[in-house]
Amino acid sequence: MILLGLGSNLGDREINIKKAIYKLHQHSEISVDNVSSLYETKPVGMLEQPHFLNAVISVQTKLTPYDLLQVCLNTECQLGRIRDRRWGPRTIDIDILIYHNLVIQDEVLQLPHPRLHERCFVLIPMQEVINDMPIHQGLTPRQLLQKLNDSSDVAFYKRLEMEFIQS
Ligand code: PH2
Ligand code: MG
Ligand code: MG
Repeated sequence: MILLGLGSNLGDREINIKKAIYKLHQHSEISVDNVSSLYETKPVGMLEQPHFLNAVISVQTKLTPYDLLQVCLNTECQLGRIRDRRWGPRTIDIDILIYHNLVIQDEVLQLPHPRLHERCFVLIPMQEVINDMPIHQGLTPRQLLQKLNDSSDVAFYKRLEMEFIQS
């Protein structure tokens, strides 16, 4: 299971996320096989910025995690992302959340994503894509959400209709 998290809080947020998913699927070595709904979420970290739309997708690929990261960064760039402040507003952010059971800790890549288990804006959409699979210290997204005990900052926004996805 390879899971990616997408977020946007600048410009047309819904179009940005749809375009990103479409571009990832267009890549010759990536296929998108499941997408969550869109959720509207309050910003975490830097609070003085617009609300986000967030989604989680699962993909299949033989690319290494480093090559996949490069594709994610290139896709962000193609969609006009300019990086200035860490955790600041962005047209599109594409993060690798989980790459099978791989654990990596280096300057380029940290897997699983280090803040995965404490972010409702990741765990809630993730629940739609995986069925009760443990993702952090043997706990499923549902169990992790129970521990966080507050998902009020994440609201269902709409289902994503991506015609090319077979599921
Ligand atoms: N991404 C961040 C920081 N804060 N907050 C929300 N709600 N959604 C995000 O995608 C997000 C964030 C850094 O990547
Ligand atoms: Mg991020
Ligand atoms: Mg990122």
